[in-house]
Amino acid sequence: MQERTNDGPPLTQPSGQIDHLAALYRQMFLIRRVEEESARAYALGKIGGFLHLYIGQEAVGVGAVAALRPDDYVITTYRDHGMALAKGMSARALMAELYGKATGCSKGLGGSMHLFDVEHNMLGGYGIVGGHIPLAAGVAFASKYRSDGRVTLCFFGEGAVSIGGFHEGLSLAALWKLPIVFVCENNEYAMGTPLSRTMSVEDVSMKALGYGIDRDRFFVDDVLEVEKRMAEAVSRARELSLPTLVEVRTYRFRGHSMSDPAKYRTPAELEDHKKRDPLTRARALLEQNGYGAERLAKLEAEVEAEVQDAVKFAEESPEPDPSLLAKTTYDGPFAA
Ligand SMILES: Cc1ncc(C[n+]2csc(CCOP(=O)(O)OP(=O)(O)O)c2C)c(N)n1
Repeated sequence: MQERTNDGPPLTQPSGQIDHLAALYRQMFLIRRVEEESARAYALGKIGGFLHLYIGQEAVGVGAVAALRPDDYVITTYRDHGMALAKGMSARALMAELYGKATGCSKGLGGSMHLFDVEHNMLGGYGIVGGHIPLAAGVAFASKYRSDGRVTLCFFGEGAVSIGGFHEGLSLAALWKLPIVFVCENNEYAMGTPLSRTMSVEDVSMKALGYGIDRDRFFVDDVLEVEKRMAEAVSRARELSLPTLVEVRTYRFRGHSMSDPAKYRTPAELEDHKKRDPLTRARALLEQNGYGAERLAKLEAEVEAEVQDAVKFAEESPEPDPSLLAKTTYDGPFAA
């Protein structure tokens, strides 16, 4: 395992930066609390299907989306709750979708793995590992073709890197010089399989060399560091229309999905990673820079209210009308 090379920024920040950090912390805290509540609802049988939590990885999505413009695109895997909230989806629309209710972002028909939000340019939530990477290249191709100045951010896990779609996507993005950033969230395990058992090299970002594109690689401890590093890749995409492969080293604190007891790792390993929780770090940074205990408590109380409101909204929302079944099954994708 590579030694950590970045320890994040110094614990003193200019004041404008502190308000910005507070906004990022708010987003990360919202994601964590929404997911903790969704796990609770899942255990009670109120949410069905799969549920893959992003807890532990929040700084990746929040930091990366902070480097984007609102009209830029995001496309990701089934581990998509954090990305959807960071991109601007409401907690209500997300929670209702997890509950399979008609008020959800996908009318309750997609569920956890298929969060989609046209208004915020959140292009989903995909269940097939690596399957969305060529789609992402297609989205970036459309932006280049239309000269709309938008950047596409494509997220995937390290388990996707040995899949054909990864190589097809990178190959075409490199050949056609597409405005895209490929972000590999290396959380060390693909379900229960460590990277060392599926890849001959430990450094995922090296895959960029074969396609002649730029690369970056860093540990995710600090959300501001993520934003800064991602901004460089986003600017390369926007200004020069060149793709980048960024490997962010992160860790998920929960199992692969709700049904995974995560027996492939030791409690000590997990505890060690929890000590570097980016949420704890962001909170400490805010406290040390005079953000104030009262403001922090207010921010967290607001998030708590937002989460409880989302749960209530999901609980009270109606189920999708059964008449949708025939339409969405037999009449094509736009019938609903
Ligand atoms: C093509 C394909 N093969 C297998 C699966 C089953 N599967 C779902 S998630 C997963 C692990 C993916 O791990 P990784 O890409 O590292 O992402 P992470 O879940 O860690 O975020 C597998 C094998 C699948 N969904 N699609």
